[in-house]
Amino acid sequence: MDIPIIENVLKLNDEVASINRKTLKDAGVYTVDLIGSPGSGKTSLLEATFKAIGDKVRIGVLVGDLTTARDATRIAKWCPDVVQINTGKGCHLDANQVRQGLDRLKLDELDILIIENVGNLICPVGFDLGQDAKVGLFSIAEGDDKAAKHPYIVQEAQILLLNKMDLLPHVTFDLELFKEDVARINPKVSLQQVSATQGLIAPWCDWLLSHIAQDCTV
Ligand SMILES: Nc1nc2c(ncn2[C@@H]2O[C@H](COP(=O)(O)OP(=O)(O)OP(=O)(O)O)[C@@H](O)[C@H]2O)c(=O)[nH]1
Ligand SMILES: [Mg+2]
Ligand SMILES: [Zn+2]
Repeated sequence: MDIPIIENVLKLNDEVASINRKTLKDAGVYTVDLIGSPGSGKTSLLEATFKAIGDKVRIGVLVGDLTTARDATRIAKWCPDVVQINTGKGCHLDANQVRQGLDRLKLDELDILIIENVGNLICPVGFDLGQDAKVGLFSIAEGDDKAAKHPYIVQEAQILLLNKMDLLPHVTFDLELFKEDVARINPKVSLQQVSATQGLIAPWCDWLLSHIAQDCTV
């Protein structure tokens, strides 16, 4: 008896992601999929990014959230090029949702697109959105075991950020253990310490700017 086997459930997503990638490449937009737990500081990082380099480079934002537009409302204070994608009960963004978001942006006017994924360290890692890089954001407040417990984002990310460093004196967090876990899981990934609400995000801004062509900056 022939039993149907579905081998690649993500095939359709991957096809749409390829279309997104081509659209973004043709428009000359460098695209980041920002992945972190709920409350790790993704939107705060975006706010700080606009404050730090918003006058040097044109950044658009797609932000995924289950039901609210709160993050987009925060971002809109800094930039008009923001689209909120409500995922309902969905716990990650997929390529088709991003496709619809791209249709609402003037990509030719952007240098960088940052996609704030739904707060979740698990399935956003598995969904290609058409991004150039996945970025993992952890925070001091979540506990020092989170890299070890969520190895896939550590493996997939091109850069990892450890946020809320200003809280280090106040919480139990073994920084050396966290660093060791990251280095064991992905010896090549760069891990940078930041504090979004303090505006201490220079390594992230430098990394972002290094990926866009000089002649793209305004
Ligand atoms: N002390 C401190 N607090 C921070 C920092 N970054 C963010 N926060 C706080 O953490 C909380 C969550 O920040 P958000 O930026 O909304 O986090 P998020 O990851 O976008 O959250 P979701 O979109 O809900 O997943 C807010 O109260 C921020 O003020 C930081 O560097 N230091
Ligand atoms: Mg947010
Ligand atoms: Zn999910």
